[in-house]
Amino acid sequence: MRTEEPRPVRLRDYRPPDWLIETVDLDVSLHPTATTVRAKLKIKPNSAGTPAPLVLDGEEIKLRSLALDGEPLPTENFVATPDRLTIAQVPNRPFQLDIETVVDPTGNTQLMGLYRAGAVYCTQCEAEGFRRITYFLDRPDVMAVYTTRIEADKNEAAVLLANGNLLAHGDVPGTSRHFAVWHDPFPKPSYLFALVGGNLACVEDAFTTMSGRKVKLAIYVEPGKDERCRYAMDSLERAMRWDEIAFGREYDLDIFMIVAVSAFNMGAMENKGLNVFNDRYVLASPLSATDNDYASIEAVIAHEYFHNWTGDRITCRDWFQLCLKEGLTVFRDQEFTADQRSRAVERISDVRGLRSHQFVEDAGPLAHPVRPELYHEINNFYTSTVYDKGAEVVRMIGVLLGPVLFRKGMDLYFARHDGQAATVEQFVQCFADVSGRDMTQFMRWYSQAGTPEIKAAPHYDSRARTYRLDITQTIPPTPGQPNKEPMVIPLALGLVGNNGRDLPLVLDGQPLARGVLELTRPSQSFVFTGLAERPVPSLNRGFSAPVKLALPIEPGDLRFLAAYDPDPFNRWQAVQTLAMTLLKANVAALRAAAPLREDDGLMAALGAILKDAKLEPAFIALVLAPPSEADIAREIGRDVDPDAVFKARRALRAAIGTRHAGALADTHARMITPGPYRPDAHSAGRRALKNACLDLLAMTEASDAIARANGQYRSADNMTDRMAALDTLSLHDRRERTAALDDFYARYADDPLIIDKWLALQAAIPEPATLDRVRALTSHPAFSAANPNRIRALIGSFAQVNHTQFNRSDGAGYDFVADFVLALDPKNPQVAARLMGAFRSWRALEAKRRGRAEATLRRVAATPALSRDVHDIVARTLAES
Ligand code: 0A1
Ligand code: ZN
Repeated sequence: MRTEEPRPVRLRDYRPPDWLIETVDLDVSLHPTATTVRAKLKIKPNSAGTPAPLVLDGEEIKLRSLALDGEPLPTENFVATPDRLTIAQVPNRPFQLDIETVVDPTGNTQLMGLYRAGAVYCTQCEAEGFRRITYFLDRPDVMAVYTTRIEADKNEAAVLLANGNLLAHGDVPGTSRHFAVWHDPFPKPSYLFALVGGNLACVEDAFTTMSGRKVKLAIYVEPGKDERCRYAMDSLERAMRWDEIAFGREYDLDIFMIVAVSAFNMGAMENKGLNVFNDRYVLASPLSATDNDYASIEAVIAHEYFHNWTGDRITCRDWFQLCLKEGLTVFRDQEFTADQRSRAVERISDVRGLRSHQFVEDAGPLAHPVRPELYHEINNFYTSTVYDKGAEVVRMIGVLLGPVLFRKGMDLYFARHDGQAATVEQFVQCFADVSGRDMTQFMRWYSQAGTPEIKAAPHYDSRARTYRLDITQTIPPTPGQPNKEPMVIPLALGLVGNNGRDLPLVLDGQPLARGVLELTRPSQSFVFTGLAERPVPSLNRGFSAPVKLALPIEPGDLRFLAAYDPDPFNRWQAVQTLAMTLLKANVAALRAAAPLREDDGLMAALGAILKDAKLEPAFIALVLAPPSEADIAREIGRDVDPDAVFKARRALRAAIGTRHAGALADTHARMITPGPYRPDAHSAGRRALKNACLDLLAMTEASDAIARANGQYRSADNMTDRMAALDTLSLHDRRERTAALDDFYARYADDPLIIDKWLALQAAIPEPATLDRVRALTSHPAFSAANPNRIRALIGSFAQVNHTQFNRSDGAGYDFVADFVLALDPKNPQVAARLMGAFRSWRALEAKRRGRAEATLRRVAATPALSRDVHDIVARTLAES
């Protein structure tokens, strides 16, 4: 654990490295507790000038020997601590450093550097894990060519993998050991290094690239799980082809490998040619995985593969530029999914996620710019803001430039910066260069935190036939940023006529290019001409900008848009807006002990969409889902009572179930998917709608609906339907629930990834007994605090999904999570810090809960020897902004 004083790192302090490392020859001799690492580094000065001392990063490593240009270095000539190697005097010319270190993979509970996932040896080096393997200039702008020799006992690790292409392999004569040598010709930063050793099964395939090169594809998994990688392999091949077509990007090595491991801090990692995955994003079979699992596998496989160009070939100059690879790669994986599945459904799902996570983050104490300017612990910046808002910013460049210039800008970026460690400025400059646009003001999307708020006031003049929109933008203050400058906001819009069709958009006598208004000032007016009828405004179509929009719009107009808007996103949005208005009113009513309202217009809109056979089932399922609890709480903004939010939402769902019982039951029956299970988007959409109907029906507490769920649970021939039925049953405190939960455990006790669903579902039950249940489950044999997936399933689900129980008014939910975090922190600070993020909205709570949350946060903050990770989150969460 790191206990030194906080060390803020600042973007403005960036300096190029004094030394560069051209080649790295690693010889890693695997041993469970004492793995020897011999590193031969070819080092050279970065520029001619005064010689600088050589300071290499390290963490928890032991030095065995050190030699410079082949000569052992006298001990008085260097200082080696577990976290630094300093050589005051090195020659001011190229030289070779030979470093021998020892590390303990079994004792590595942080899962950073070289560790063991079960029996498998693997590495995780992003962001700063390579320094836990050997002393190094562990920063992304030091790019080297790696050759890796791995040696291990044949019984312990029959498979030995590293980045690049295989050069040689064989036995070590006279021993039970063997070796493999891998060479990666592409210079890369240390965070993309990887090696794996273990007894793994391999599923192979081949891919021919667009220029006709044959690439071997290999997915390594625990023996016996081979069949469960088929979908991952299929997704990989589709992603490789798509990147060729959509971005002209071809794979570059002779082999592409994926290894699934059971213990991993995050989702997956894009190490060059050797992606390491959390096994939950690789393994799937109809009986073990839901449609959502299949969709996540497809997206994560694609995401990591796309990093080969956006991340690996072009990497980041420093960690402040993280969004350069992550925002761009999320944008790319979202586009891939949109093309593979349904563009409208993908956009709505992405925006739902953005609002529930990124908007919430942006509205609280952990708000930060897409490109932060200061950090204490970089691991805490793998956030929804960097990833998801980062993707929105790239998407906006596309909206502003249009598809042709956007692609030209991307092509220029790849051509100009291939092989480099680049910055956000360099990325955006490519779009400025191809379009001739000045992107200076646009750069504020990277530097200003907070979700912009747009207010639009419409004025129709029937005599002049004009329609004027007066639009203002404001950006709320965020930590360290009290005042904001106006942004460039691309606002796609339509003006919908009485017949449900778009009217022509004529501004200043010109048709509006691509239907996009560009906001650049605090307030602006736009006058559309030639409008013989009052149009209904459809603003921010496709969610062209990640903003909050306030528009005084009649409920009648919203119902009209829900029925007719040619833009499917805004059709969905119209229903969301109606629902949000009702939900906020009912939350207030509940707190005032006043009667709840209903909204006939909303109900009618839902009924019409439910019956519309022309709509995709997956789209209808999304329309039937009201805004999330997190999103409602964020809209309310202050003095939030999570119980009232939950009750209002549940009441709305029950009202939908009652009002549309007939149509829901009919749809539930109609949306069957005959034949064997298939994970394709269409079949998945039908199941999503079927199960949304089931859940709404059960909300009424009607016994036949519960029986229907119970029947589906028992007879399901796939995990999607079984899990959906269990999810529904879990919300009703009846004996069917207990029986189904017991049955589920009995069926799947041997399969940790399935048992994660069982843990997560129980932790999410919105009832007071849940806390005791979760506490008891921490001692269940299926739970292990050493495995991040188990922790996320049980504790993460409780803290991040179960809003009423985590936010219990007695504060017991806060204390439970805090105690768990404190116990976990010395072992795995990264995962502990992530859990602590659940407190991020504490200031918006009503007074009693706010007081309890603050007391818990202060208790955590006062605990001695906190990791830098947890300390950073707690300090920022408590800070007055
Ligand atoms: N670059 C990966 C995310 C990732 C980040 C840090 C990690 O360390 C434990 C692991 C993975 C991605 O975007 O997929
Ligand atoms: Zn990524």
